[in-house]
Amino acid sequence: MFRLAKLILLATATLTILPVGEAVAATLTGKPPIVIGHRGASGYRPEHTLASYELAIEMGADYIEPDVVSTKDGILIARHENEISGTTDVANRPEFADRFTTKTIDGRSVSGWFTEDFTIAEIKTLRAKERLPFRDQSYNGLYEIPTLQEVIDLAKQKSLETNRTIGIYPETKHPTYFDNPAYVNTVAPGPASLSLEEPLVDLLTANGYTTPDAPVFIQSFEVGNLQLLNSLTDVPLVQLFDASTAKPYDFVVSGDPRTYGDLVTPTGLSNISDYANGIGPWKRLIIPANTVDNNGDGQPDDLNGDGIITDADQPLQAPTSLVDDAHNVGLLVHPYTFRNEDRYLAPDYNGNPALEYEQFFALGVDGLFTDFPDTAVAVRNSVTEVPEPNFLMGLIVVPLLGLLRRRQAEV
Ligand SMILES: [Ca+2]
Ligand SMILES: [Ca+2]
Ligand SMILES: [Ca+2]
Ligand SMILES: [Ca+2]
Repeated sequence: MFRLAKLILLATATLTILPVGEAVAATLTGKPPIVIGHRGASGYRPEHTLASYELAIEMGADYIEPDVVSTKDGILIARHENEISGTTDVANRPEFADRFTTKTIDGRSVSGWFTEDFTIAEIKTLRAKERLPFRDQSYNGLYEIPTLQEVIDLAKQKSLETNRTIGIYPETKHPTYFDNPAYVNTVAPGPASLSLEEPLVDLLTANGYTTPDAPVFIQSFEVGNLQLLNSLTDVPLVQLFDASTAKPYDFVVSGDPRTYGDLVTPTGLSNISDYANGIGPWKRLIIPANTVDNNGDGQPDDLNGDGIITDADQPLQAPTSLVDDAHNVGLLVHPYTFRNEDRYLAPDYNGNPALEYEQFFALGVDGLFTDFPDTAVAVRNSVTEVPEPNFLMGLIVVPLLGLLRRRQAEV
């Protein structure tokens, strides 16, 4: 008797500490949202290094995110940009000084050193460094640039070691550019084609990622290459969205007038569901934010007085219907990018990143990209999982949660 009473008390306590009103995420599948280690655990380690991915996995990330560009010899490597002076020591390497050049990447003039001008052997001599000056610089010079195969090998090895399934979430970067750099106003022409999609699919296939339930999502800001990928592979695909006024670069090249703002409409989403399984929207398309001018000087107010205008100076507005609109046509929703530092947090969160995760999980997102997987996993687990000290408590709590879940669904 005492034991049962104690269990009921425990169950009640569990219910009261769970923020149930916000806890029960209406994800598309009903499963808990996934945590995607954005460039690894890039809040703690130089981005796109095996150390960064490994830490993300240790912190509980379900997926790790390698952005993918090509070397001169067609090897896919993990970098956010094909210009690599921001994330490697290439600028300090005299043997590569003559590779410095200026190119036009997706309509923008960019000067520096480009992966497509280096062989994989040369890339492997470089060492990664932290991109953001306000993050930890103490790991600079320690790590190589990994190939995509090495990232896959890590995910597979860690899946075995941890008895979890570690997914990979590769992004094709500048796919139109890599199709034929000479065609897109390149000042210094590169090779005829380093098309990303075919070697990517070949690599995924060789590693056993071939089916719709494979632990992989391929993402892209462009549209045409996702449509091509849909014909090349059955693995899940994700359409990324930039700000509403921006355009996919393949649309710019083809003269298609549509913006991302056109793609996020119910009609646009319906079209996306013909070739993709999910969307990866900038998080401000789900919860907008904007600067204010309360002092009427015609300039954005520096609300936190730190001398720069950042997310911290942009109060949140009411959520849009994007999550529901996407779910209505069967699309998963994985917004980006969640970061712990004050400068990335809307003033509404008072410096507490957990509040941002809670808000998005409450809206039913199916996952999110984060530089700080530890924070995301902690919040995700607190709002979606019932602690399981024993089976009997589960018998009491689970049906109660089920009731609450249904009640919430009726709101
Ligand atoms: Ca990315
Ligand atoms: Ca291509
Ligand atoms: Ca002002
Ligand atoms: Ca500020």
